[in-house]
Amino acid sequence: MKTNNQRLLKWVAEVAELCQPDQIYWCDGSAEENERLCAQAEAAGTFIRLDPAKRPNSFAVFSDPADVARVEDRTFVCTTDPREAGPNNNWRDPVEMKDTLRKLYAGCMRGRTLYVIPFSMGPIGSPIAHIGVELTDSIYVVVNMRIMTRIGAEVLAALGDDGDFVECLHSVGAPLAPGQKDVPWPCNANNKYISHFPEDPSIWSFGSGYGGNALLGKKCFALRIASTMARRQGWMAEHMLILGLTNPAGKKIYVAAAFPSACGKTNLAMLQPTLPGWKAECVGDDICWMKFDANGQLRAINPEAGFFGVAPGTSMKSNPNAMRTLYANSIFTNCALTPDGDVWWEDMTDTPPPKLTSWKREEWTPQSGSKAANPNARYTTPARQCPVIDPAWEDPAGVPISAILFGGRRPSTVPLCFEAPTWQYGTFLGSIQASETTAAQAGSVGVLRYDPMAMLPFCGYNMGDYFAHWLSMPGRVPNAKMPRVFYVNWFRKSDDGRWLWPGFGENSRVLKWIFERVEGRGQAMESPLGLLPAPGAIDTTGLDIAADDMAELLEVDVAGWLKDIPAIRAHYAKFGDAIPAALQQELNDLEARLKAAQTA
Ligand code: O2Y
Ligand code: MN
Repeated sequence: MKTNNQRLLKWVAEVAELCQPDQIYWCDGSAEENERLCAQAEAAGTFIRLDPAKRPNSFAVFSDPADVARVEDRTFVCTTDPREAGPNNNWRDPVEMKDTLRKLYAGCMRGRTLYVIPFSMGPIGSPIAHIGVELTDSIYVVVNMRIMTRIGAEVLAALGDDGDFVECLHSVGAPLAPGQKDVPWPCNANNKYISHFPEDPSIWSFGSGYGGNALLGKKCFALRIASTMARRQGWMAEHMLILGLTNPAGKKIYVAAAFPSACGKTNLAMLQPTLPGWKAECVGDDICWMKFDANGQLRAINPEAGFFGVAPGTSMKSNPNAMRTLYANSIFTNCALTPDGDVWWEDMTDTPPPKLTSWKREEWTPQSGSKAANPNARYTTPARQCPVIDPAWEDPAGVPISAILFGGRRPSTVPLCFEAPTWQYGTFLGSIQASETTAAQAGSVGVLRYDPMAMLPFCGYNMGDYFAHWLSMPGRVPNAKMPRVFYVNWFRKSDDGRWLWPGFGENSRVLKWIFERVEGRGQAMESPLGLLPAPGAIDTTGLDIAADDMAELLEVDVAGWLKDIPAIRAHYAKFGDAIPAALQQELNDLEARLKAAQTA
């Protein structure tokens, strides 16, 4: 292979010695290679080619029913000191974990090929990007990594002879005996380990072929490992979409936003504004890496090159730009198949097709009484195909971030939007971000779950230290220009259960106020929670919304917030003394302001 990087060559040789693949293949990332691998996966029965007239160069894949999602209870952070991993992670001793895993990896690639995938998280050569190398025995992983990241020869060239990279080892954990026929989705369902070693840093994944368990650039590298690198190096690795907003005068800003699951993050990333003359463009839908430039401006890249989105619920009504992105060159995992060679999932159309092949490869009709697509079915699709992709989405310098949005699904208590007057209070708001569960999630409906900065499953170290890292950011460079921080809630309901806010493209009205706040024009008034839009400051022109509803959306529910304070204290208590004193103080001050408002 065309690398002289001795560390990489040595590591590949060591892994090959341990895993015993039949052959080693270095991925060059070319279109020809991709076609060859897809054809091979098709011949093996893993990929099903969709009708090229309907969806060119696209494939359906059905996973093993025991391998359909990220496995949080099998995800580990391995540090010498357990305190480093924190109560937010499953901690294991790194020496013991590597010992366990080495035994599992021994001979695990027999009968298979070891693919070497050099990949860049972010535009190759960008000062904000970082390089990883994934070693895997799964063609599915290679083909998906080619969509989700930049892979191949160019990355090896950027790595050079002594460039640094994160070691990402993956195996489906299903060796083949001589002559043994493979299954369409090999995995080792009862032996999954998604292990992170921030001190190396490295990732060792075994047993699962699915999504974030196997595409190691995504959650494992770009969030868990990158968050630990960012802490050490003074930058931020966040679970945020990045959106460009242009006003009718042609002025543009960029915002980043962190939301827990089921809060419309992908829809916001690809928003179609309803306000005349406003434009929204997508830089990224999931992950945001931010570093200071020489002027103290935080600049962001989307470290990914594709979208790995939840298919069910995506439609021309809910997210037309996502639907248009998927027109070709996409992989559909655990979606249903139509008889004419296309894919379908729940809510894609108002009425389901009369006959389908379900994700379990069974005949399906609307009378079957089960879901045709798995609720966690996914599309993998190139970001460059998104009709509203931002022109600067691959700018190696990144885009300047003017505002950060937090939010959750809160039918009561939380106003439509408000602004933090300081970075410290903004960090506090992120640290208490919470959302109510929906029917689409596991467990009971309507339970309030705290998910600070939407990072709870993805922060690779103690969350209390992560909050301290946020607080430290303004002091990291002499002239730091920190983004303004806002909290939004698209999901308020009236007492009789009506949605108070229409959501979707109408959220552009809230974004307009945020834009104007960044410009220094938007009107705000002080409240115990922070800065609320002044009456009339949210543009409701052309929107059929009652003045009473607007007032309810923007009022401070003092009693409701006071009721939440003990739950917030319990949430903080889970992190013990790792919670920074400044945030405990912000909580005490908020409670005092609410009590004062109650008695006023
Ligand atoms: O990583 C997975 O396998 C599924 S979860 C996921 C996928 C894409 C974007 N975000 C998420 C998430 O859980 O936040
Ligand atoms: Mn995500």
